Amino acid sequence: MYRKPIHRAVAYAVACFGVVAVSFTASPSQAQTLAVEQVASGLSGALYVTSPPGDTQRLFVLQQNAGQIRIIKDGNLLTTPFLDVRTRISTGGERGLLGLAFHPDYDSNGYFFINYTNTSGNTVVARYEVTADPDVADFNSEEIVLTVSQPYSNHNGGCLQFSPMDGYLYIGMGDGGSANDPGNRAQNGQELLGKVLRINVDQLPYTIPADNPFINDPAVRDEIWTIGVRNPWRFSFDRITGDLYLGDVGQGSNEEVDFELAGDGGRNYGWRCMEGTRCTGLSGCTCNAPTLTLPIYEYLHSGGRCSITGGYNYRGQAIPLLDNTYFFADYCSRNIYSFNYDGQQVTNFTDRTSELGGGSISSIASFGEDANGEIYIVSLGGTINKIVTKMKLEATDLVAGQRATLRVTNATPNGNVYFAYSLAGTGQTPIPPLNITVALQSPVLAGRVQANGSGVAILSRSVPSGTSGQRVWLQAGEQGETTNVISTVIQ
Ligand SMILES: [Ca+2]
Ligand SMILES: [Ca+2]
Repeated sequence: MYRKPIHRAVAYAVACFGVVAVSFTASPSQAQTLAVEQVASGLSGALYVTSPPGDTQRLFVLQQNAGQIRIIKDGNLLTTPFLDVRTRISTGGERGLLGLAFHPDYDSNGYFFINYTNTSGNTVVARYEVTADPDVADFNSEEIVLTVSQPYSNHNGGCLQFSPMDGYLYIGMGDGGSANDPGNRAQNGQELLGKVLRINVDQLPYTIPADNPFINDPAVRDEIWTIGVRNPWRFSFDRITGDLYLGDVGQGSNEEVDFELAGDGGRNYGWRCMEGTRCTGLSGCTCNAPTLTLPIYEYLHSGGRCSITGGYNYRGQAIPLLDNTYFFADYCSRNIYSFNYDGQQVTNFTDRTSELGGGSISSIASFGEDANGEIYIVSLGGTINKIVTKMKLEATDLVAGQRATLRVTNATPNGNVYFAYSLAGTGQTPIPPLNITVALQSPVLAGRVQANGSGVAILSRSVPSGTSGQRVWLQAGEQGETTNVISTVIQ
């Protein structure tokens, strides 16, 4: 693809696109259609997916009632489970194996943490260790971190996340269950139920971080990070900023997304006197008191919706135009949504359902993020689907002095496909004649190819010698549509 010297290639690009980034004041459509790509199926009760930090080869999938952690390695589901704790858990409804988080130093210490309901139905957070085989954990390595009694079978929370900013373990605890928090536990500072906890698990027994928000408040236990959540089923950290997004499941009316800036603990999210922005009339706190934090977004139980599944703020590499876009879903209606949040207001709220499976993904239990920051949708029905662009770019390895092949699929049949590259990284470059925004900085046109009748376009180019070690970003586009971005280093 480096057939021409760079400066001539730039001139070629400008001539062909007729544009350069700086010459634009208009802001044409950034439309980029998303799709899902199924990466695994048959994982009955799939509940969550994640990867160890920096591990771009493997996805680890939780199976709620099977009590197993399974590995998808380079796209293949391994037969042997990473871990099987079926004998230690209770199952059914909201019980089972509910959370998994790898220690930030997993690569060196081999520690990971799971959250499950034990055979008595109580919440257990436990530490495990990997064996000498990186694809198998040690069942006998269990060290219990924390046990919390559960008065009812539902609202067990179960989400575990390490903050990318402070390295502490955050634990989502539901209010204990039943309905309307009958014990008023979420507002009771002596109860760990109805809270998000934050503890230091670098060594066990765990310790309390010195700057936990209630450490000087005798009325509130020191493990507590936030108060007043009902069932913080899934929450996540923005891997860049450390900001927290939390989907708190409502009672019968309001589903909510809560948000806090990195490190901004000590909040009270209002349950049980508030369900989203609604005053429940229940005691325990004062509705709309200034000490309560309202959600940044909520929706009602219309259109068959019943329960929010909190997701992730996209920080991946493949779809730069999605940067800082938060995805979440409703468990019952199968709707998948996204929005942008700038710390002040929610914008660009979008119903993504038709793009992301068209409602075919049932019982969305979680979203997950791989080591590259790409987002997956996890269905209890047993599928793992990756969020991708509908029009897809793939590339062979780029080797200096050898030919490389770029391949686009799902282009418009017989349409013109433009292949671009950048040596400057990602950016936003509008190309008005094509009504697209290329997600590259200073893109250079490598070639134009007419797609075949199946929407496949292939470009073959020689990579110039002497470019070994150089990073290059690749993207393709057509009228009104663009592909993913590939970032790769020339070999
Ligand atoms: Ca305290
Ligand atoms: Ca709330």
